Amino acid sequence: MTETDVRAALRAQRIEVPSWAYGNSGTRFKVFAQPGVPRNPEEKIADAAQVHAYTGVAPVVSLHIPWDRVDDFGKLASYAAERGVRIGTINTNVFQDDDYRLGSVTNPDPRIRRKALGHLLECVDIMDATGSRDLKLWFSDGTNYPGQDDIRARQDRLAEALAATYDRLGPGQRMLLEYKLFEPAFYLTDVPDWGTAYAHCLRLGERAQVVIDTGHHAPGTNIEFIVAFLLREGKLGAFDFNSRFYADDDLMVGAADPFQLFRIMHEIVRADALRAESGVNFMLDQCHNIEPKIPAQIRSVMNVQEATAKALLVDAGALAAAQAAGDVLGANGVLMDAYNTDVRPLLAQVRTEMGLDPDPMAAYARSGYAERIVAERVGGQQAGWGA
Ligand code: RM4
Ligand code: MN
Repeated sequence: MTETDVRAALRAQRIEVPSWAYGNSGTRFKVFAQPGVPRNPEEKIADAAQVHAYTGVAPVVSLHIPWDRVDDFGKLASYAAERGVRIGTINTNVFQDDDYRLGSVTNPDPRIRRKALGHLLECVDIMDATGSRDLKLWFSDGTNYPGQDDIRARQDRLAEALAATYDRLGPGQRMLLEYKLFEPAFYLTDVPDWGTAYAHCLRLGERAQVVIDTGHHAPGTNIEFIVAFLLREGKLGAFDFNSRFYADDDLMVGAADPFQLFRIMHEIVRADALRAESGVNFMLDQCHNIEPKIPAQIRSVMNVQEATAKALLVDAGALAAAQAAGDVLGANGVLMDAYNTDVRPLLAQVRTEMGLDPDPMAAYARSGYAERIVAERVGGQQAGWGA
């Protein structure tokens, strides 16, 4: 790839940011509230628009329902458009109601299953109003003790709810199924891994695809293998990017293991899946518990851009030749040469070409927006992980 092509690919890259990253978050031990945090979905969108204003590659915001429930989603979509962004993925939430103690769509009680399904279907109505393409499903469903419930019956109930939701999708809409190894369930999780998600999606049809949340695996899992496999099968719908040291830490993507992020992006580039037409949605799913939220999102977008730039710089011809020749060290060297390139000057140039400040972090800090929201957002209820 020529340097001109690399720069064009970086200009065209798109990253979707999560509305909940701008609200307060924390651990089960403590939520440290931050001044200036949004009090409603509009203010979250306004903050997200800042990330796009300084990076130029993050024009889409995911919503979480019911956290971002409003009376008029069409109006919310227009509000976003006025700020230069649009509403993207609709995230369902069937994990915070008391009824879901024993599960949502897999609950042994048919009344609760119906209620959970009702929420999923309502989220498709919201997609119709916002013009969203993707419905993202993550289920906290599982059990804590062996024998607590029937594993197979729970899979049947899950399949039934997924099929009903899939049938409700309009043309051009997709269903993205996310998996997670454990937590909040500690013995069995109903969608614990990519294989389970993939098998369900395969049965459902073309518009059901898998989401890889990079924080949802056992330590040591080779995530780029999963990426390569799903891409090859046409079943990779999206990423939830974040990074982790231990479990589902939801830290900034590229912070814990930038090399892993590079390896993932190498598979993306290898499959020519960076282009919007590939259908892979590159989303962030993060929480900024102790750091300021808007700059943390800007930094995260930049981290993805840096990993992408390095992946684009891999000399594909030299790599293929070394692999074909069985040149183990040569092939590894080609990859490491790209990884070890300082791509920050290249990205600064890309930003200048886009009419942006070459240093998004400094430009945002200078803008005075952070001080303004602290001064203006006084009173009201700060947003967090609650409806
Ligand atoms: C889950 C999962 C979902 C996200 C929620 C907030 O762990 O990663 O994607 O919507 O957290
Ligand atoms: Mn996620």
